[in-house]
Amino acid sequence: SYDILKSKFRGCLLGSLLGDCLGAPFEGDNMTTGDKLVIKNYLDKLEEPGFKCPFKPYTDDTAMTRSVAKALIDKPEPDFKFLAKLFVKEYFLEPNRGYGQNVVSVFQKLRQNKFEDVFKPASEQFNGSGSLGNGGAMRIAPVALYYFDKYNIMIDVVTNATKITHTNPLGVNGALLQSIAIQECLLEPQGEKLNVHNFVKKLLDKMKVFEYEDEDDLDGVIEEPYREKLLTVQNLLLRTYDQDELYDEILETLGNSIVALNSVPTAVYCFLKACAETPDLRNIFRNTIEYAIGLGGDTDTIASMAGAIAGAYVGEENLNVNLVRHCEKHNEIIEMADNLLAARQEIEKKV
Ligand code: F2R
Ligand code: MG
Ligand code: MG
Ligand code: MG
Repeated sequence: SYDILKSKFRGCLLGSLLGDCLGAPFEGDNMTTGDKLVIKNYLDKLEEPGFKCPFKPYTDDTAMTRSVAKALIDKPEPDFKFLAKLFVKEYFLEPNRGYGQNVVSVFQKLRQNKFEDVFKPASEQFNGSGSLGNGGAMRIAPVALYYFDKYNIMIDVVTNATKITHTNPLGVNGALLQSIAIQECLLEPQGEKLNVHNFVKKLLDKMKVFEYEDEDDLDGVIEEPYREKLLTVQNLLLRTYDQDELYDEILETLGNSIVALNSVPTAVYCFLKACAETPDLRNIFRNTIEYAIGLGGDTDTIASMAGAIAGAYVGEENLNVNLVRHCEKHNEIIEMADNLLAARQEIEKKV
């Protein structure tokens, strides 16, 4: 129904914002066992009703997510030139949001070429192999929301929205996995306990078509890196570890870096681990974020992606209002979620 969708749209975009804002102070950190407690206390403190502190600024993850949402809201048909212009405009307006140097060179080329071919600068990155970073996946949530009931169009729009900066198949497939996970959560009923193993199976199934082509490679080796990561997620969910062992295992097998392959499956795992441990929707959201930040590495981005997935599952009312109020522009993000849903309703009316 409309109310559930509204709550899930808001939950997803707020979840993405919270992961970014709350994870950003730790980006690049190596976490020790003691640091896990520091993260727990940090989030506990922020959840206290009266607690006052300067707001937590968002980074490039949210800056770019906002541009993706704006493009969908303002244009009835997907317009990738418009989206590229929004990315570039936003970057030159606020360049100090933590963008990496490589994506900045894409923005500069796009501007120099007057957006003539919006996929060309990205395709030239890394000696023509294109970026496989997680910068495509980190901003993709609005596309998964907007096309929540139009799977094939979503896949197409995710692919092109990603290729403006990331053309390497690993970068694109990371964004696809992230969008598929969000869409699955949107369609998942809120009240029932999530079957985490079925959830991974659905992701495995859906990722197959994007990785299958490799079967015809000359070397005859089937390369299914994302599906392999998802199998690892499945294994990690089944096995019992002590906490320290588990964290070592996650870092070794799933990873926590700015490379999409070593961060998107990790984000999915953080959400599923939280779901496997408790049926309580409020705890699911909070724990997802806590696990993601506690892994260290690309904390803002992994927590943002995990937060978007968890938020789409639990809905806005299961995000702690105090965590929300500490994050920069949270009210604008809520408005954006509502506008995104309204834009979708408009399109429906016209057909
Ligand atoms: N840039 C950052 N964080 C680092 C700086 C902030 C830090 N807190 C500080 O104070 O120093 N964060 C933001 O960037 C990440 C998204 O990155 P994106 O846009 O995907 O980057 P890039 O550079 O395109 O790719 C990431 C790295 O992956 C390797 N790589 C990519 N493609 C490759 C290829 N074809 N071959 C080999 N290597 C490739 C490179 O090392 C890239 O640098 C998010 O974390 C966001 O928060
Ligand atoms: Mg960032
Ligand atoms: Mg091969
Ligand atoms: Mg990051």
